[in-house]
Amino acid sequence: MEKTTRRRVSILISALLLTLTCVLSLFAGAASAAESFNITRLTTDGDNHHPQVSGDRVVWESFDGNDREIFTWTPVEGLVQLTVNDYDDSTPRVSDDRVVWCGSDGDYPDIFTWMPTRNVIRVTDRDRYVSNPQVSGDRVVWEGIEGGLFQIFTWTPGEEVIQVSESGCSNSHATVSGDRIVWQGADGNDYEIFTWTPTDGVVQVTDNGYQDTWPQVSGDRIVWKGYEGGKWRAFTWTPTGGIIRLMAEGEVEHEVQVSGDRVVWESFDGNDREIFTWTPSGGVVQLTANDQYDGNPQVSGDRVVWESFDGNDREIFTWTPSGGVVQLTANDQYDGNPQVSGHRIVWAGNGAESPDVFVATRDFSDVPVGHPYREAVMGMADRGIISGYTSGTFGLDDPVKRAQFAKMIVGTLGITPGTSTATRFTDLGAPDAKGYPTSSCRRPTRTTSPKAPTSARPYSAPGTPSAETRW
Ligand SMILES: [Ca+2]
Ligand SMILES: [Ca+2]
Ligand SMILES: [Ca+2]
Ligand SMILES: [Ca+2]
Repeated sequence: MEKTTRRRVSILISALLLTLTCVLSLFAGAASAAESFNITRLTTDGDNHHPQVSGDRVVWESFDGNDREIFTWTPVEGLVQLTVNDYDDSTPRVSDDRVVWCGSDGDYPDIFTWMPTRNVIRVTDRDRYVSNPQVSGDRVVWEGIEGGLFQIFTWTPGEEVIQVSESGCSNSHATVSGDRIVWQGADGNDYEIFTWTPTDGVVQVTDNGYQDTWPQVSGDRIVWKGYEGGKWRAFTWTPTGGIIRLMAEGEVEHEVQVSGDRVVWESFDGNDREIFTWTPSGGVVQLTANDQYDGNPQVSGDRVVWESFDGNDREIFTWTPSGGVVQLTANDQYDGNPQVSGHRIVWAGNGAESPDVFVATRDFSDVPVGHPYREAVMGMADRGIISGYTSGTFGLDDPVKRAQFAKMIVGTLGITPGTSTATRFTDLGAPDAKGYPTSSCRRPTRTTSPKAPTSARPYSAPGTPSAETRW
């Protein structure tokens, strides 16, 4: 694209992106209908375990009778087998299009990675044990034995492998978000939480007399469970906010999870377990209140998923602030350990046969199967170009607003939303810190032009002739 044209497109996109949050917030206020989901079974053969999802991509491991292999699926590419060999490949993780896993190709396992445009790359080639591969963007993290103790290592394409944890104590349970790595390390008395970034190096988050374990991280927010006062409690930390204990009552089970500013956990209430969520603005909200086991919650954005024992076996549930609770499965097989990314939820369902991988994608309730435009609408949804209203509808007959048109342009061009930007348009409201404005299409600053248009008119149709705008 010619430079000036590209700049003009950038201006258009930047302006309209800012409006999108406003438009969506209007729709979020509308009466909410129950969300509906399409459920697809991805596998029929083998023992399939530990599905993970990031964006459109699902990964899992499958035992084919001899050893385990890694598989991936997207709605556009379908199913692809990533490994074909005679040794174990296991514990895959995925971030966007990058997949990582452990391959036991010798006396000790090694770390491997794959992307759609490249073949499999070997990250490590060691004669010592490695485990627990994790990935965020291009950053791969794992644990490996060094000097008789577990240490935390990281690698990004084109860089050497580096050890981020400090030798002398044992470190484990590493995970990563962006460039921030977290783990738990034994300080000689108990476990503490540590974090590392390329700019700050290692920072010790906790320093106390009880166990702090199972950290998770999203952006700069770290969560974990700490055995404070004889009970497991949920904690969070940010570089600016310090440590906050999230719960006053109950005892947290399993790992605490986080996505953005939303934290989820399961808690024993004296009878059984319930699901809780916390945000800085909303505080603690209890999502379930029943007499059955609710557990293994995960979160992506504002969507929470978990499994619940219905008296016979386990079923999958999801919740959003606008859509409420939706039960995804109702069958006589064990459905457990769900994972979530955006509008996609994956889990392994184990019935009379061996476990298989299932994926639920939020459907549009007003574009049913057989509708003449369904293929086109769902094709755009599969590619992340459209996502519909928070009510779960597509709005087939709704006129397209300028803001929505901008969202579709951004989705088609594959531009990743940033965190904030500035605008000269006065009818957009305050930019949302988590909205669509992106540094990659930030409008050049032009404060000197007296004729610079100041209205994006987000609620007009995109083709509306306008004297005050150039698009
Ligand atoms: Ca294999
Ligand atoms: Ca501690
Ligand atoms: Ca319960
Ligand atoms: Ca079930």
